[in-house]
Amino acid sequence: MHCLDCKREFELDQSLLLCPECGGLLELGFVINNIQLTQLKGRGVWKYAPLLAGDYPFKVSLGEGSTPLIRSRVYPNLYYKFEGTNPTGSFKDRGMCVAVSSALKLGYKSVIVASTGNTAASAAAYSARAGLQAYLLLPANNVAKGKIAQALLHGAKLIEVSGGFDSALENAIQLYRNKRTLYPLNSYNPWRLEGQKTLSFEVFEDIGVPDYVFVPVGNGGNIYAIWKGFKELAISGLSCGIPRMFGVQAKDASPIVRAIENNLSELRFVESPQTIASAIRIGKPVNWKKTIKAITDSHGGAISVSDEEILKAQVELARVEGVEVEPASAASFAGYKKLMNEGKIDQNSKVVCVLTGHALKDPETIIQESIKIESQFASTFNSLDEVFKMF
Ligand code: AN7
Repeated sequence: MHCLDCKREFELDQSLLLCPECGGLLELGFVINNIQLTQLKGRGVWKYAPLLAGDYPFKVSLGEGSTPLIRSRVYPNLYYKFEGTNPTGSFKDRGMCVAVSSALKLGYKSVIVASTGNTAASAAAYSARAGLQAYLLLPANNVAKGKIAQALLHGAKLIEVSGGFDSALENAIQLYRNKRTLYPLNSYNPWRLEGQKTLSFEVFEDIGVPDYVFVPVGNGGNIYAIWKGFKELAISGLSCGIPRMFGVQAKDASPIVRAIENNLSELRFVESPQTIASAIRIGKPVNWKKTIKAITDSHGGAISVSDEEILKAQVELARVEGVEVEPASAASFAGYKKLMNEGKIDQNSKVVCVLTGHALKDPETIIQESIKIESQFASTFNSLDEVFKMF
């Protein structure tokens, strides 16, 4: 493992979460292993345990992973990897089962995480499952109701922080640097991302290596983890090539898009990020170096989409494909449509849009915003008689 800031290298050590020398972001080396995936038994994330860095004597599980890859009935060669079917309704569960198992191995009793909501819900559930106490730092008034309800239901302790997610994360990192009694579950924890890379193994087992993968980007951990998964398959000789990784951000919360478009080697943070997709209302992505590495190495790109494009994509997925996702998750599909409409993707290309979270996470936005965006379809009737008269 090595530090992306000071570049020092270290022997693989599961207790290291940030660089012990400079506090920077740690990257785990590629796990190279030529086990045929078809030889692995079981299902879900832990099926791929031999391909994960680290040692997990207690494998905490709620049946995460093995999510459906749904073929579009409209766009040729487009597939949706629907992560909303995970136990707490988002992709976070893939990493959380691994990170919480790591906390158990290291002997921790409590965990901490800053979150826009989904990480909090997932951390709360997996902590309950492991017998750990979860402390959650949430941006005040900025978390979708479903996610708060999940966290409370699982018995986590909630701390509301003013100043949005970015400030909540700064607090969580500070706390870990000063006092190491709480195990941090944010995605700067490289062991969590090991679990998230299993999405790529599942896609590969279903359809081989796609040409493009579209991923909504907030902190940028997931796009990196997915890239790492495909990269390890290729380096191990199990697959040929890797997909082009495209990150999609909301227009007023898109520091990565700005950096990629301007060829910047340093990221300029967005101070007050805004978007209806509260899960990705993030201006200071802690994993930005990893995100840019994944995008540039794979010859991918970064696209921003407006809130209107996000909501339209959410409604289209629900009405045309029958797939229900929260707004942040629809960003990947909105980004795909944008590139498709600009003629930048060949019709024959095999594309996967990662749909990161379930619609029930954020019912308020659906009722107040999403269904109004395509008003010709949004119909409620005042009486049964009104319906009978139509037929
Ligand atoms: C549905 O829960 O950051 O780029 O604290 O919930 O890996 O951060 C959520 C992120 C995409 C972005 N889609 O993933 C949190 C949090 C959904 C999300 C993302 C999130 P990253």
